[in-house]
Amino acid sequence: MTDHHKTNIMTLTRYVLEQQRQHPDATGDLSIAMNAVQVGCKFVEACVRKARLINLVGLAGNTNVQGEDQKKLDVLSNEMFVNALIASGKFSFMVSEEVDDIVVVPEELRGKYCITFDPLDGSSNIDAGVNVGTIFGIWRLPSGSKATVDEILVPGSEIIAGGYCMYGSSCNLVLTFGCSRVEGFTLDPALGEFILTHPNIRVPSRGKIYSVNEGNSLYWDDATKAYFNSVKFPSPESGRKPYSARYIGSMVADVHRTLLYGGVFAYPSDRKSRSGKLRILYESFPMAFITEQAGGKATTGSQRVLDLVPKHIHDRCPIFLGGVDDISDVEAAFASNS
Ligand code: AHM
Ligand code: MG
Repeated sequence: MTDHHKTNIMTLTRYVLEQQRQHPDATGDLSIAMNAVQVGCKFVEACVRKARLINLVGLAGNTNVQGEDQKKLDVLSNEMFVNALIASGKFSFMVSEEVDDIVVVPEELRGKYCITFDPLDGSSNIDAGVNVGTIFGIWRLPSGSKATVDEILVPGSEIIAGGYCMYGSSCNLVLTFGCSRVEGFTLDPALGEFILTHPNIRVPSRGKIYSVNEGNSLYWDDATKAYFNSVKFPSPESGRKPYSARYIGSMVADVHRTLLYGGVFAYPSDRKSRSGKLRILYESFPMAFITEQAGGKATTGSQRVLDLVPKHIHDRCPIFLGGVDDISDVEAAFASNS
């Protein structure tokens, strides 16, 4: 039988159900919760593709395709996720990049989880057809949860599931429930199903790529400068070649490449942005969790990202993530330059 006619395929839904079966005490709540996330991602994928077409050929009825439509796409994605997540009945409240406060679910629809998400990260890239994505983390709430904000201001290590969906040349959903497994799925547009295409993603311990906005280097601190100089101008004794630079400016795409090819992705702190740019709860924590589960590391430079505790839901943190050997070099640069 050729691959083309494969009849036993691992869809995301089947994968989640199989995971559930492996945990005899599981209630199935997380599977239902994940289904809502999946629907949200499929909706955003369809909207992003349509938006690209509208931007390219100016489909009738969409006059204001520059600023306005783009904003609408952010808002639309957020609304779709919020509605699907509420309807699942598995969440008590949520944190979205698009909403200032937590979104509290009506009492009769509350469940035992909280979800943090960025519905459309990198949306400033859409006009150029560059990849954008959704990032999410799922958290189990304490028993007797009152759906209050303090219940999510907890260390990143308490996250129970993390993932992202990249809307690119193909639509890829990468997911982990911990247990040192990270799986990558690709949307089959004909079936409308995510199919397991990248089982057990492992970050190479050392890569050959660095990924950072070098336009900020004037403002970098000494440790950050020292680290990036070390990959661009390796010492002769190290026997290494200079790393290649790759920076898309869309976190999901830059992290996806880092997971598959290795190297370092960073959004460090600098003199202008003391905490970097990326948001702890729905950007740094899920990506740090995925990276660690794929065998890599994520640090602020001086601290493991998953040990941070945010004070506010939209707090930011500096982040360097990638293979263990690469990130150990980052930590060494910070230790000797602090
Ligand atoms: P956004 O949430 O406003 O889209 O910003 C987050 C994005 C990330 O995807 C990306 O890593 C970063 O901003 C790039 O920022 P910069 O343009 O400063 O390099
Ligand atoms: Mg974002």
